[in-house]
Amino acid sequence: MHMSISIDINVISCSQSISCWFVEPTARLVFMILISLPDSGNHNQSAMMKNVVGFLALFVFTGLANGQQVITVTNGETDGRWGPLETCPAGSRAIGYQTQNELDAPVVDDSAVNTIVIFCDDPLQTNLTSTPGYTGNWQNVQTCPFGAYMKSFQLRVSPAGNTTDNTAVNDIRFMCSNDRDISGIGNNGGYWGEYSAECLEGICGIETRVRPDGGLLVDNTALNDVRFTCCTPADFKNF
Ligand SMILES: [Ca+2]
Ligand SMILES: [Ca+2]
Repeated sequence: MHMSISIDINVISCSQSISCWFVEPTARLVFMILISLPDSGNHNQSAMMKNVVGFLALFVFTGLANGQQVITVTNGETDGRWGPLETCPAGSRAIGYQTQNELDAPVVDDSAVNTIVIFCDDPLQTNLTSTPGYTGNWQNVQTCPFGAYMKSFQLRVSPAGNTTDNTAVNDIRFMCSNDRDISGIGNNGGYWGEYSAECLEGICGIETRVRPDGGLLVDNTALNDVRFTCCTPADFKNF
């Protein structure tokens, strides 16, 4: 028996298939190397040792993954590439957001949510976008009540496969640390998925997956998915 633990790393770190807490790629790599080591000698014992060492390595590296805890939802779509991670300056976290939406149009192609901007609570009110979209109307800024910060999110998505007009992400809303949600004006296509896991120290970073503008003859979807990184206690240590 060669492989006693052929478990995908994401299965281990997913909670009830709602949201996944991804681990740092380094941890994933070490884990994969450990579980692919050939067995020798007593198979039961060596397999057990590999389990123990593998899981220890996983948790050690996860613990070292500063700022790398990521919250996701399961109903995002898959067109486009993930954009760059943008993060709040140290000592700050996200307290508000704004979207750029191409609003519903019955006959013509539309792409619904294009861009998400999140606002940090640093003195400069830094805003983060990862990859922006390319069209739509800017909606009002939504902000958590004073003293609260954003800790989780939910997406409204029109699943791919629509024969007339696909739009992917139609709306987003966030839960604040005071357990009240904030939401703006989105589009009505598709369905709300489950909430992501919660960032205990708040949201500190954003990555978006945007399908580039394909022009007039293409069924554009713009924003397909988004994920956020969590702040860590170390981010606020010297502030
Ligand atoms: Ca349309
Ligand atoms: Ca479309």
